[in-house]
Amino acid sequence: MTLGAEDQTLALTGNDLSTIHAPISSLFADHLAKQTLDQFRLSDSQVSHFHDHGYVAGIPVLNHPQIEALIDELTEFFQSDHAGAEYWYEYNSNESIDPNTVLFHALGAWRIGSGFHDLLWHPAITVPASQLLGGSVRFWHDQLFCKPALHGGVVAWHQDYSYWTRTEPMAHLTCWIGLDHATTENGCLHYVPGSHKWDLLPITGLAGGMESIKQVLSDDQYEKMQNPVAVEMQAGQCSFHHPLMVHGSFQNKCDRPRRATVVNAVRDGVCAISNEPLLEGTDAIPVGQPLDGQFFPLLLDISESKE
Ligand SMILES: O=C(O)CCC(=O)C(=O)O
Repeated sequence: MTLGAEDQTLALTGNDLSTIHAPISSLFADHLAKQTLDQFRLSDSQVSHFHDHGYVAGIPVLNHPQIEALIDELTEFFQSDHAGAEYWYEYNSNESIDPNTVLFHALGAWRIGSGFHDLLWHPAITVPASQLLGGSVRFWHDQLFCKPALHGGVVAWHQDYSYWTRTEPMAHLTCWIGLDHATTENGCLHYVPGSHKWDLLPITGLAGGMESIKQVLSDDQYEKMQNPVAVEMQAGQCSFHHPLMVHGSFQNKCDRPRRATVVNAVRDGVCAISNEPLLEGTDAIPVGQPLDGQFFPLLLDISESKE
């Protein structure tokens, strides 16, 4: 089914969209046409920046109608009894451990909202992902990280791969996309450049204190943590970061929300190394088998883009 431009802001249907492995609307650019794909390629210097520093930021991904379509769906997601609520892998209306702050964090929006579903195939994400991963791009999972105005909570310093060790090899990538202008004031993402070359650190919590990570750092690493880069971006821009990049974000005390969506991808061929389901409510993938099937669609096959 392809929807026309007039149908772009659909109410949630309550259907599980994870059974559909292609865009269902025309909200985003053609994900197969080679000409379209080429226009989203990162420059050599952007790719080098990623490999040298562990991230690349300020990449345009969404225009205003696309941001609005996603915010419409997000606003419905905030009501916990919305249609399709049973499809979340994880849903935390407030993951913050500080009762005075709020961090909305949820995984699985692609199964519920057509905009978040179709976003996965958006060439502005898949083409750079393929360059940075060095191969075809497979979906891992998505995330929403939203901080309300005035009392938005922190996302404590962490490396993403600490949460993903049930999959190997480490060929994972995070694409963070702002749905609002992200600034220091409203709690933008911060990176510790070069930390992608550190060893894997143990989990020290996602929504606790910003100092929690200190217990697992060497003195030298802790010193480097003192000069993080604030990733200020316009709404609709994204950053890509390495799975070992240490990142986090501070409170939002200003009068604007800071809402973001995240697409986590892997290079095709990444395997399960646990017999447990990789995500809550999904079928287990046998140990040693590559991610595939209903919950892990191939987003960009580098052997198949048409002229
Ligand atoms: O949105 C944030 O502040 C944190 C995002 C994050 O931790 C991630 O994308 O892995």
